[in-house]
Amino acid sequence: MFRKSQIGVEMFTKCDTFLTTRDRREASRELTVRRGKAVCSDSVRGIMKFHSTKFGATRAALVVASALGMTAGLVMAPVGAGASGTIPSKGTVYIIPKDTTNPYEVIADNGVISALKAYGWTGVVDSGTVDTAAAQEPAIQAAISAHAKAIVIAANDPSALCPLLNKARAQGIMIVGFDSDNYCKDNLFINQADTKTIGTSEVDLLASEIKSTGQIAILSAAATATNQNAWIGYMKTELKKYPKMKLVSTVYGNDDPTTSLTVLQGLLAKYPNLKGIISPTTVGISTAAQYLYTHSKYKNVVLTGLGLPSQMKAYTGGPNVKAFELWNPADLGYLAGELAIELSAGVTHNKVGVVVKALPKAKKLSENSSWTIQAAPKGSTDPSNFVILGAPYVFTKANVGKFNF
Ligand code: RAM
Repeated sequence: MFRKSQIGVEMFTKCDTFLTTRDRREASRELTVRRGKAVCSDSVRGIMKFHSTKFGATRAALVVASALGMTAGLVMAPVGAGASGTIPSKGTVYIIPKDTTNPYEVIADNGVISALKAYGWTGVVDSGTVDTAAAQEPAIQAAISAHAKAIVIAANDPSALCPLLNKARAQGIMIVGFDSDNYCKDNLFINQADTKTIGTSEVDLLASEIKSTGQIAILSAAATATNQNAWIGYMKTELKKYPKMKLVSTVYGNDDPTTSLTVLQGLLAKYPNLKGIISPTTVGISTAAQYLYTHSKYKNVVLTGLGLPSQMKAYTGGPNVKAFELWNPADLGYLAGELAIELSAGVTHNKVGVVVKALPKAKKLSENSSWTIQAAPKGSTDPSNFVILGAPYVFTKANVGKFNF
């Protein structure tokens, strides 16, 4: 039963008859209630959207639009596939990359900003210079203080940021994960490509280059990075198909070129018979490519993974690098920016099965033009709903020069 003391029942005075019990429960979780104000009045700092059966729609949905002092009253907007709601003429979105120095993250952040700009919105890039959750916390705090409409974040740790991200969410800030997911409340993850495909295809690429035989190692990013760890999980499963390929070590360069080089050198010293390295990070693979290429004693060590074509061009087709993979990080950011707008404007909702369409003013992305929100796969440790940007792309000597990122 809906109890007065729980959520400030007076908020619902005018709209009560249209609300389902579930909506009231959602409200108790999501609204910062200002007692004494009716929910349908202009003074409420949130927008209620509902589709009651009384109005011929299916269910009620409640969306806290923003804590920015929006004075809109009740907004009636269709919910669901491709629905067009009203997008405010301005809004601020905090973009929190893993760190502010990684060139990959910079490209992705600029992608977010360019989507926001198309709508007159502002993107604030804020993070630390090292890939730790602690270094990202001040940026989340800043987003809360600034009453941002959304946070677009590449998490350095899946769970450590949840107390703060959940706090932001409770204040009406939409949480959009991109690049590296977080496991926090209501997060929608914009996945660059299917997680399993990324992991398994890197192993298959390496296997095809080393005749499925020999010692291999992984040069990863931060040990807590959600994305790398998820890919590595699938790599390990895929390796079971190749009994003669032995994973001897996984080392972590923290997406820092100096640390990546140090751990790479340690790896090469410890395993003189190493046949192959998979580096599922643009920082790791570019560091390794440069080092192996310039040290001919390592000419037989094969390298693959995820790289920026601009950074890998000089080494692709050389003794170590035949092929590697990636997607367009600018497009990833752009899609995350669009979703940040759509979710915070209530144009779309983070519900499984909803088909998200590109906004009218949006540029065409190289991959898809609509994305279905999917539920976390059964058994996955990551609980977030997600959309997938597209398929990973394989770069070789023949095509690596054609890309501008
Ligand atoms: C690095 C980062 C990023 C990852 C890319 C492939 O730049 O670790 O999170 O997605 O590599």
